[in-house]
Amino acid sequence: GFSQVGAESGWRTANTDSIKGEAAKRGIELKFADAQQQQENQIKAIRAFIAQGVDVIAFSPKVETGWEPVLKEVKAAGIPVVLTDRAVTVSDPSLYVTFIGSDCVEEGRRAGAWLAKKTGGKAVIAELVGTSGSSPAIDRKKGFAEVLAKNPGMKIVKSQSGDFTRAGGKQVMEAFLKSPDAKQLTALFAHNDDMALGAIQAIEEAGLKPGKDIVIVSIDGVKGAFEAMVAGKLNCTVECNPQIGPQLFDLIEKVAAGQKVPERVAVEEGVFDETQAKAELPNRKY
Ligand code: GZL
Repeated sequence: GFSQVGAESGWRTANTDSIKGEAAKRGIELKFADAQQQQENQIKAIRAFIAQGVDVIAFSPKVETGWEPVLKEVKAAGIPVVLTDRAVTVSDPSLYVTFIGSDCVEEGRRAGAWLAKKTGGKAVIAELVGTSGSSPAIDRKKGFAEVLAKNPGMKIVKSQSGDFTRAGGKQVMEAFLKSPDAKQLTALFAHNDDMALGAIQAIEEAGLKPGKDIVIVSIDGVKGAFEAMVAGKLNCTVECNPQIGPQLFDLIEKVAAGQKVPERVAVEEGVFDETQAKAELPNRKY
């Protein structure tokens, strides 16, 4: 049984495609539940998986907290849990067997380091934060802040959640640009490409040039980000690889067979900026 966060971004739909595709390739019966970004739907789906007596439960938790009760029910039912993509905060680490996903703190560091290099360490930054309470939003903010702590000429003057969606990014950026001190902005850090693409629309509608008047760095590495970089409207995207289907099912098959697996499985990913976008775009698979 797999409980997915939703279909909020290009990254998420690519992640779902990878999971469904790999299960089909391996002939594994996959019960897939899309929670439409509601934690209570994920909890309901996990309870249904227990009732159906699945072999393994895997899920990407929308937010870090609120999982203890249902994970205790899963443990009591003797069903192993594999966490993917996002992390949970629980007092009992035995409530899940392993976590496969990106290091989002490192992704935040890479975004900050690239912006520091691009701006010579001088930037007045707006921040579009991911889904409140989600581990990627918390961790990306943390990693980016580590770089700012070493670059006193860079500061975040506006920060608000756009919930990882294009619409959210556009709405919040419109509000940022309407504020009286908007003229000071020289850079945007978006926690994902979908919010950056929405913000690019808002920046253009405000008569400014995205990628020039406001330098933009975001995270995910979806095709739309590469197309925006080729168009000169986005400057850098830090890759967050959604295509974890093969690694995930390797883990699930081992867990189902009662074999030992590592507690933490990392995902390989890089950084791509405007100088590489044209050459890399044809290689992008999501
Ligand atoms: C990151 C993942 C995030 C993506 C967003 O691991 O959880 O959720 O960065 C997605 O695009 O909505």
